Amino acid sequence: MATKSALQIARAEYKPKMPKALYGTVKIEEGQSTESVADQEQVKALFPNTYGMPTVKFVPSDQKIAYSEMNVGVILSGGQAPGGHNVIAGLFDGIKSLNAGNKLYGFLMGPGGLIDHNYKELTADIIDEYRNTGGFDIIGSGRTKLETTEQFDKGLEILKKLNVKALVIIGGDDSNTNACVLAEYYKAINAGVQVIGCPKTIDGDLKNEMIETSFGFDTACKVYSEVIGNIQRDCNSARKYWHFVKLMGRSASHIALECALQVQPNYAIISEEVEANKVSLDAIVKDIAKVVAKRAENGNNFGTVLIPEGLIEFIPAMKALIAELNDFLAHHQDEFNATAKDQQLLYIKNNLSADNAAVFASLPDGVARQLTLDRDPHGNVQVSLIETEKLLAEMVGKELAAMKKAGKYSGKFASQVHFFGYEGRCAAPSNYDADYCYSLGYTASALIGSGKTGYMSSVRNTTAPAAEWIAGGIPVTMMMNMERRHGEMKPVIRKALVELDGAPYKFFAANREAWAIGTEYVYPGPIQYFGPTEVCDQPTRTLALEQKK
Ligand code: FBP
Repeated sequence: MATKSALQIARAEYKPKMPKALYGTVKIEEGQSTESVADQEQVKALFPNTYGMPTVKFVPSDQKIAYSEMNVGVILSGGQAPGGHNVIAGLFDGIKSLNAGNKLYGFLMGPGGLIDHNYKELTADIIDEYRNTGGFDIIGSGRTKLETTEQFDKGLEILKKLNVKALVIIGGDDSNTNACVLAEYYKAINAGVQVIGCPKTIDGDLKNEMIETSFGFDTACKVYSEVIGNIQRDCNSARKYWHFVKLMGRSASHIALECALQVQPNYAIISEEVEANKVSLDAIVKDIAKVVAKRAENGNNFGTVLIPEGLIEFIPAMKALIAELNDFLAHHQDEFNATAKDQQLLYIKNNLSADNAAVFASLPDGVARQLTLDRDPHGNVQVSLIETEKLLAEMVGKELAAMKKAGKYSGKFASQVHFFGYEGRCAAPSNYDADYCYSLGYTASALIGSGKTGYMSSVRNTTAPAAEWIAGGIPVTMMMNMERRHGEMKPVIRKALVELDGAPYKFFAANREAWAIGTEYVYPGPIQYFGPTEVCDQPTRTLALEQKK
């Protein structure tokens, strides 16, 4: 057996907190019937069996229900996020509370495990090993996209064989979209298998009024903020480096914004603002250089710049280029692959419209090549591979050199680059994520017990003490709209980007000038589990500001 750290042993004892309603028998309370966030007619036509269902909430009940025995399957889909093991533990405890004879099967390495019939039974011993731990290693995760009826039918074979009556898919926006397509298909063919989703992703972009946050965002941001805080203390001590820190998060800038709120850096880019104000790459570089120069006037040749991973997709000229590249590669991938490596960039350039070809040609070769790399199975550019932090550090260095020549800058500039992403995705969950995830899993079991399908597990009011949290479900179709993917219009869950009229962004915008010039760093330190509640049990600043706490 693997050696465990002292903290792991202590954390294994932690009993996650849940909404009060979930501690006993529950009954379901139905809300209003729902509509998709946009494109209602098209989404309705594609989901005739799962469109328009009401939101639901669980409330305590004194009526005992005898649930017949059944088995449940679970899949971890996409990128890792702290707390995934607790979702599974909550689901396990929840289905056992419905009927002690119920069994839980985990499909291995993501949705591919369902299609290839790779699974294992998750027994109490296994579950106990993973309570309150980070990672997805209990069953592994993967990015196979569930989309064809052949895959659904192949999956159904094994679900029938294992007598699985409900499948829980723990994933981000794309995986939950696919979960809903699967729910719709199984309902349409009367397969007798319910499908329930759980909102996972460190990116924080799967949220709406019923899904307050995706799990893992809290822990990942706290881990990154700790390290950025340490870097800030280092640069404030040595006073000789500017640190350019790229932060994971795919398209949305929620992680960059949350970390900025936690550490008060000298500069943070919010992609959504860049897009809204049509800011060019050159303008971003000039603005950072201005802050560097201003700080140098006060003798401060150091600082921190936070960069959201997806920035490149939001610079208007780049966005147009990426959209054309996505369409082009969706139809010409084989031809591109067959082109000699040293001719590939030219091949792309010759096939783009004039404006986009010019932007493509202006990029450093490394960045241009990264934009042509394989898309992930959902058609997304793999932004984690694009080294924007290096690009910006280099461009700011060049701009400062030009300013120096023109007599507009006389400081010293040396840069360090960092990319924080994988470091935070498997961290041991914070108390918030441990509780939230366990509650999401337990709520999923209640949705299963109530016969629901095509729903996402929802736990709300999470800035209040856990006892006051509200558990329920939201129809996945409610979050959908039509978007262009792989060159075709598809129904997908709408990504929640940073809202420029939202409280978290407004707080940042109101303070950033002071943070730029002054050195007002905050050092959040590591996640704490033992101690006062204001140290151990706080939600993200994003959630607190959104809920005016
Ligand atoms: P999910 O959306 O699947 O949760 O993934 C989140 C994420 O960590 C992104 O922030 C990042 O861009 C991507 O995964 C990296 O993917 P990979 O793990 O395949 O390198």
